[in-house]
Amino acid sequence: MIDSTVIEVRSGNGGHGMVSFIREALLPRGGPGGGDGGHGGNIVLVADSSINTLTKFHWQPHFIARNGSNGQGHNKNGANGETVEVSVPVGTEVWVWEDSKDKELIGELIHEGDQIIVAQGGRGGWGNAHFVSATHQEPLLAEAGADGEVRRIRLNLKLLADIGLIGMPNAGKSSILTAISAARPKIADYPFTTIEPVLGVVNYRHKSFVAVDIPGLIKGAHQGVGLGDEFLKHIQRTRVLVHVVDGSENNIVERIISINDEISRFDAELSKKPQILVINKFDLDEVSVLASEITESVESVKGLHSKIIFVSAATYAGIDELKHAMSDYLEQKHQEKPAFAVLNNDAVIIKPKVKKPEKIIVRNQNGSWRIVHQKAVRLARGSNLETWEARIQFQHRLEQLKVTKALRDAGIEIGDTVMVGDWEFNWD
Ligand SMILES: Nc1nc2c(ncn2[C@@H]2O[C@H](COP(=O)(O)OP(=O)(O)OP(=O)(O)O)[C@@H](O)[C@H]2O)c(=O)[nH]1
Ligand SMILES: [Mg+2]
Repeated sequence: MIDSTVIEVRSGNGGHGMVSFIREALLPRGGPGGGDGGHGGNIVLVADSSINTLTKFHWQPHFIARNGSNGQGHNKNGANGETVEVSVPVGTEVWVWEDSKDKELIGELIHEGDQIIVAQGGRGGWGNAHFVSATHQEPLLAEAGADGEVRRIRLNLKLLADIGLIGMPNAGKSSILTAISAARPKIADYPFTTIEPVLGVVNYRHKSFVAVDIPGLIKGAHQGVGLGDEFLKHIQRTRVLVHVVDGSENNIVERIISINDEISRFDAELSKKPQILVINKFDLDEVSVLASEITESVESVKGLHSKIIFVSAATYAGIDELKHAMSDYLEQKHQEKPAFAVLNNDAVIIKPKVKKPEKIIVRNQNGSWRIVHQKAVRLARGSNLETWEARIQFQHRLEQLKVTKALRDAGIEIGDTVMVGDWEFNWD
């Protein structure tokens, strides 16, 4: 079973650099002191083993990081926007989602603590202190911050079950999975209705986890009778077992022993997993009337860490208590684990690929020229180019950035209009 969802991520814009001068008593302009803008916040996905499904993203599909602040006078740089960390289950694949389909695999979060930067914050713009040169001691230029990114990405998770439902045929395992999740396995009053494992996502309060319903186990299952060994493999990776018993049967104790015997012969580790012993069909009189006798008789055969819960998959009696117990047991299991985030040295950080340099520097739009070069545009957006001094400095930068050459090579003529950001010039 696959869990999948599309989310939208938006990283922060970079703050603008500032034009400012430090004024001292004897110097009218005591040197440039415009601080740099802060970088915009990134959006980072982080693999977290305490999350098992993508359910939470159905309620919160948007993530936005803050912008960097603008630079200030006296060489004060703007603050960076904080990185927004989004926890996702270990095993999540991350795709770029465009035009309602997968465009490209960004990566997969395999280990606890792995990270993928899915939207990179825009760089902060430089303040005027960066633009001092031999010819321009009083730089009037500053850069605007770069824009952040907006992306839609698809998260894709192959579900691994946290909870394994085991029991004899007809005990009501599939009925219980139906009661606790949105899964709809086949249910019928004959044995071996379920012929292959079925997964369901269980939502309980703010948690969600995955349960697997396997076909009924019979004597010899551990050796492959009724394909039992195939199905037992599916519960080896679960953390908690829910052992379902039909409460209306008259040899409940033998049935419990027989199932526990099969699982321990298959793999001794399975007997060490915490078990919730579920006595099903509580709606039937023969179960509800005899509840205390049943409890007494199974007390001695229930596993070491077992809890006994009466439920009815028909009336949903006890179902909430069962979900609560599942969530509780999983929580305990999780706490037993070492803090991987600290211990794991294998964690990988996937960064976005470096974008190719732009090919087009100049573009002819009905007789006028537009500069699309990123650096030049940011410089124009961040500076006040109304004064001739600032324009001279800007033109000087255009030369350094090889924009002027590109214009000449493309055949620009004196008197032509050149546009960059919101500014317009005549070529002279
Ligand atoms: N009265 C009553 N009947 C139930 C309850 N739960 C399940 N049943 C019935 O018991 C029968 C078996 O239910 P399933 O959920 O298919 O049992 P299963 O354990 O998945 O069976 P297999 O897949 O064959 O191993 C069906 O006829 C269900 O309607 C219950 O709480 N009360
Ligand atoms: Mg079934």
